[in-house]
Amino acid sequence: MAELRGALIGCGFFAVNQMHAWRDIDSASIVAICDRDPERLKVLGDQFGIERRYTDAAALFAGESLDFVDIATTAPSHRSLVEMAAQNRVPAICQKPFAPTLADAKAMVKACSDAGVALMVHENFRWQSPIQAVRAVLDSGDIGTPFFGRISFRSAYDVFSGQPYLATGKRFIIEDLGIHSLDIARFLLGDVSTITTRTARINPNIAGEDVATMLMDHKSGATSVVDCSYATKLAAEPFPQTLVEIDGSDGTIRLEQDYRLTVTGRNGTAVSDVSPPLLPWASRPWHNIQESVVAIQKHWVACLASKTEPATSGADNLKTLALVEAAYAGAASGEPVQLDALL
Ligand code: NAD
Ligand code: 89Y
Repeated sequence: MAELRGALIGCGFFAVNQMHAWRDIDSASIVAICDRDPERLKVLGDQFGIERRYTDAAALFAGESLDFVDIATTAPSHRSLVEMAAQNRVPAICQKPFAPTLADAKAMVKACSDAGVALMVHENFRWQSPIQAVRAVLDSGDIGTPFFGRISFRSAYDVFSGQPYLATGKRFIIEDLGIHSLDIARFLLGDVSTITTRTARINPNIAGEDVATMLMDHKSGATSVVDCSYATKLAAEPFPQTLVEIDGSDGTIRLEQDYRLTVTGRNGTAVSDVSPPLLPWASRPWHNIQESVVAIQKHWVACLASKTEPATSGADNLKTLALVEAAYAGAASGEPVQLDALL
């Protein structure tokens, strides 16, 4: 297969990981980059040796012949950039959160579908190797049919120094981090019919909620609790680990801190270390996330080659984004929210 020619839009904090990951993938490369901030464009361009640089996305699409575009900007620009990709018939990856509203996200999915171009949301947490290990245990049937799950992310890591915009939005943890946990809950236990949510703001220096607790009914009959916090000071800081508990008819799965996986199933109990590898360019504690960036980008390349729909396609991600919208609506009303009414 000829090497795919990609462009990256948005040369900020997280894009560095995506650029490293593209370098790890033989069958694709980034040939051009774009950022409306010339300084950020220069820093990333110099770091990765990319000469073709644009401060305007329309000029990028006009000036390049591309097999895909990787959109690594923040949510407010996602709709216009994805629609621009669709108009130019260029398959697109879009960072999470897919869009500020579900209505925007639906329009983005429609634009790409009408144009016949692939669209994947960079929803990478389900691609973390510890989460994939949990999925593999479920697939093995060892714990039987799951009836309960807990997806938990509790930390006091300072995410605001690298991503200052997280402190200023009316919405914070559900939209930024809980969105990953909600997606993992869908990945492990299937789609959701109802969600009930409580939120709090503990840190007085930010605008949005930094604690959220969500109770979900899955269509499979399972119940899950998704809890996340950036106000939880622990003896050992677990960032950015997602901890998982699943109870099934024949056993249990526990993914605990330090990537310790305990499976109690039909054949007894097995404990294993499912730590992600530390890639040569990665740095702790981000290595878990960084490895998943390579995994999701490889998945995108494989899907383009085989013309199959990515696991976290735009259409799939509407169901995760609907959970985010429903969580905020439910936190405001105090009432459970039905998902099917939103989709
Ligand atoms: P950032 O603000 O550091 O970088 C975004 C860049 O996009 C900026 O340099 C900005 O100038 C540029 N930009 C914005 N609109 C543009 C436009 N229309 N045209 C060209 N350039 C434009 O943000 P970040 O922290 O890198 O986050 C980017 C996205 O990645 C966010 O949506 C965030 O939620 C997501 N993110 C994902 C993960 C993950 O694990 N998946 C982790 C961190 C951040
Ligand atoms: O933006 C967030 C994400 O997607 O993963 C962790 C993060 O960087 C901070 O919460």
